[in-house]
Amino acid sequence: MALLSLLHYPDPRLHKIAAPVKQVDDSIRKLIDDMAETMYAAPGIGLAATQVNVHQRIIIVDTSENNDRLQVFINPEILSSAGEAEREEGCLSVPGIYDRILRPDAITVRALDREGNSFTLDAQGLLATCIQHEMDHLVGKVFVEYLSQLKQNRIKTKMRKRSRTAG
Ligand code: K1U
Ligand code: ZN
Repeated sequence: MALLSLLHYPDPRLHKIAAPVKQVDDSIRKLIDDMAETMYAAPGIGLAATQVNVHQRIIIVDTSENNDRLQVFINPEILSSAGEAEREEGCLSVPGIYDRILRPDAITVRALDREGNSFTLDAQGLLATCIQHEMDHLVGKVFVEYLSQLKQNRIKTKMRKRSRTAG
């Protein structure tokens, strides 16, 4: 397994649209293993392939207490959503920035697993929030884009300053 480099906001590559995975093969499974190592090392509770500069529709999520329930979604689609909940979100591509975002509280998602089998999952609470956050990455949307223009500008300035001082 290998640790992958994360793209950091406002990198324009975070706005690319990911393509559907045509075939779930060993190269996709190797990418998923590397994404999982990268997510757990960060640490984070989710990761989209977009964030490691791979523009294919793959996300992983683990919201368990002990980091022992990795969930893989290839070509995920939201079939339905219900309710509303505002939760604090963070993003490994926007380190140190957290804010409350309003989203549907419950979703039904269909995807392929790491063997290429289709499954449907009903998710709610933090898991639903996390899946939606990761699916946004696949269409080039970063959670800060739900915030006011003023907040987005402040975050961009902060991130650009930070990347200059980090070399
Ligand atoms: O960058 C990402 O997409 C991952 C992101 C996922 C997420 C977090 C919170 C709400 C929605 C989506 C993160 O994992 S940020 C880090 C984080 O939240 C966390 C890290 C360690 C333990 C618990 C949470
Ligand atoms: Zn994110």
